[in-house]
Amino acid sequence: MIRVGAAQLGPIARTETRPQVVKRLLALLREAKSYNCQLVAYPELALTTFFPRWPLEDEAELDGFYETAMPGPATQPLFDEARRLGLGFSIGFAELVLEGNRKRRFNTSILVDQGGAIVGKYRKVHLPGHADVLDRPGQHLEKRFFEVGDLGFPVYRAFGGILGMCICNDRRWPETYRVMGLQGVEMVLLGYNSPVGLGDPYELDALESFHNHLVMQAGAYQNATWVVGVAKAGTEEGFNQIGQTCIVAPSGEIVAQCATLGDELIVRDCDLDLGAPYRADIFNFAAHRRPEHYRLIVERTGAIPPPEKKS
Ligand code: CDT
Repeated sequence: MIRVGAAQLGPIARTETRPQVVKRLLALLREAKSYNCQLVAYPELALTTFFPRWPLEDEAELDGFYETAMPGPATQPLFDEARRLGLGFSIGFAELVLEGNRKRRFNTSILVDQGGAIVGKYRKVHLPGHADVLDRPGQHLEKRFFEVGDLGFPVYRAFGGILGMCICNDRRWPETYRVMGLQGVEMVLLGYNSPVGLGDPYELDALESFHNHLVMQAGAYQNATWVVGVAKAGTEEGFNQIGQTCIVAPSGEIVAQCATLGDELIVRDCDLDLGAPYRADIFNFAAHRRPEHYRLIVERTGAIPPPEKKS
């Protein structure tokens, strides 16, 4: 049993400093402690505004959105307080790795145990959006500002269970959950920044909230795992981001959900054994999966329809 707090964040302004953001994270952490949580999950890019919405040209300004060390001077208080309270946490941030003269940039999430040690790291694999600046106000330049993650989808024995992480757009891809499911994952922690109004047809934007839950509920059920989906929500620098932070049980049911678009904590006792009946029967992978018929999944990226029959 893990008592989890999903710590949704409201908008973070471009000018908000790390210490200001960490203060908000600490308030949620302490609230989680008051409910005797063991683990707190924060969103994707939880230390800054969602900067890939701007075509940032100034490298120094861009670098300012990334962490070169974790913990660094600004995030050390979060690690210290979490350890003092005996709370673990997961958190998303932009990671800058210096390899000689080469700068590598990742959209990263870490898992920190109750003793303050980093026990897991994940780098976002499914980067949405585009690398080139589009002729419209709402950019989504993750492909410009991040490399594809190079760590796969690892899972970790922590908090008495098997935990994995993924980030935002990853949640829309069944492969994300399945690769972790094949490692026996019992809880997936995922943060997201999901904008609406960037230029998609209104019909798609109107369904964004439905799709958000659809993919997490399906991923949870089909892999008999808990999914903790945590939003950075609200109107951030004039751009709207959905909320709907939720905790999904291995049944696929949402068992807790945020009601606001601001900083808000939801808490749930998550019995990791709830997935066991599914794993033993309908989703007994060893008994029922047929990987010999799934080869296209790893051999092909885009869809290639069969040739049309000549009449
Ligand atoms: N952060 C992130 O991955 N957001 C995407 C929206 C991309 S819109 C081009 C998401 O899947 O929610």
